[in-house]
Amino acid sequence: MKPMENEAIRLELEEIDSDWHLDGGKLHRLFVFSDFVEAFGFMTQAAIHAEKMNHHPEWSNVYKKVEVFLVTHEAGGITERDFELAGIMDSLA
Ligand code: HBI
Repeated sequence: MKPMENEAIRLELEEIDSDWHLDGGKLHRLFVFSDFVEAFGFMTQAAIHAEKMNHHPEWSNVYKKVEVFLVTHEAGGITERDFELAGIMDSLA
């Protein structure tokens, strides 16, 4: 799998029209929920999708915030799989 070109990443970011942005060569988004239960529920659902896709987020949780970074390590950059998981997370949030 080949990483996406910067221009392709820029266009895709424009298209998905949510808070994802580029940070250190990874897709980054901070999700803020109403409380810890909502945040952890989101992580539980996202984890099931991630495991099915065999594509796993780098993420952390503090109370009601979930910070996510997506990159495809084996491609050495961002791929369509990262955008796919980003889209799933958007629809779960
Ligand atoms: N998740 N985000 C991400 N990126 C990867 O490259 C990746 C993964 N989950 C599993 C995975 N790669 C495996 O294919 C290999 O590490 C075997």
